[in-house]
Amino acid sequence: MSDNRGKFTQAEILSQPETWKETLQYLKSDWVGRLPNLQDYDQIVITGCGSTYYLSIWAARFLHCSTGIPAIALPSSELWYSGDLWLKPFKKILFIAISRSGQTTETLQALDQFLKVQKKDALAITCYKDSPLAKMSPLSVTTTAGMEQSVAQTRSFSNMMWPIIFLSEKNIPDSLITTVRSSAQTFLSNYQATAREIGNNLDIERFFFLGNGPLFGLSQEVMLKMKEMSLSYSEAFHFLEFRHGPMSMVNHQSLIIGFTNQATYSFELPVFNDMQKLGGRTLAVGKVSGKPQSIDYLFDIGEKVPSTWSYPFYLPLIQLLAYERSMAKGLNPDKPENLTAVVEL
Ligand code: F1P
Repeated sequence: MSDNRGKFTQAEILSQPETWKETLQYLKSDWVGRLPNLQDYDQIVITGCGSTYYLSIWAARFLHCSTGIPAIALPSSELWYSGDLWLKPFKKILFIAISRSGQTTETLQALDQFLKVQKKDALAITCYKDSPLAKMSPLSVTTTAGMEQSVAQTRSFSNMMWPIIFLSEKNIPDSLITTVRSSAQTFLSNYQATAREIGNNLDIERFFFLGNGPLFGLSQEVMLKMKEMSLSYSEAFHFLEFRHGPMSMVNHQSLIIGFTNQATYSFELPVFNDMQKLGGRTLAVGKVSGKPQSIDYLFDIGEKVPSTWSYPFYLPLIQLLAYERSMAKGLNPDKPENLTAVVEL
């Protein structure tokens, strides 16, 4: 009998370079000069659920770092039942609601709460342009190239990141679109076999994902992917925080996956080294050149993509690793245990 397990997930993960080009072209053709100017606001409040809450955590830190405007991420549920605590009328807030489906009850309710306070300063990011969220929001960016069949978010997530980067950068040169697509194809083909090898190594029992600054939100997202797709022990921490207790769980069956970059590498390399001494294996992802002894595996994003535009690159190979592990365990990553694509209450 043919094994149809995971066929959507694998195709959707591997399609990301092409879909990224489509989304960047959509933003360039439809949205230049139309998105809110972040400098007009006192605060940015970003919200979502599950994966899109983690996307919000990445987005809040990214926008705060890149624009200096205070930004906070909240689960949609908190804005639903206590929005008055967060949405103060005296602050000029830009509200960003993120939802792959555009149907999640908590996120619809959160936007509704906001629109009662401030009628127009809301932006929705979703993959489905006919969704209730897209229709409800004054502005809706619809990254339809991210639409997917699989329950676990993969290309939907990375495609919904581009509008956030675009909000900060405001312009997308044609050369950048070409570079993003070609660099992503090269990155995936360079390391796909290694991701498969690690995913098929069932001696690994514990996964720890580490990231600083905006990369922490992405560490949380891949932590969730590993859980959803492969039902594995999986945790996420701020990079150096890992030493302050959680590293007690590192053993010879552990893999520590660190999202790093040139700016923080000198602080983070010693963490890899310490975890190797505890028996853990280490995998570094980022724009880092050279693989020192303390890194067992390196996924080097390379130098061609500017740092600001490199954040989506951190995801596909780890999504692929989770997919391979799920398949090796006889599971179906297209249909994770206990989950549905949308939670409607
Ligand atoms: C939110 C979400 C996903 C999760 C699962 C159930 O969906 O919680 O993050 O992985 O698919 O739904 P959405 O609001 O982003 O459509």
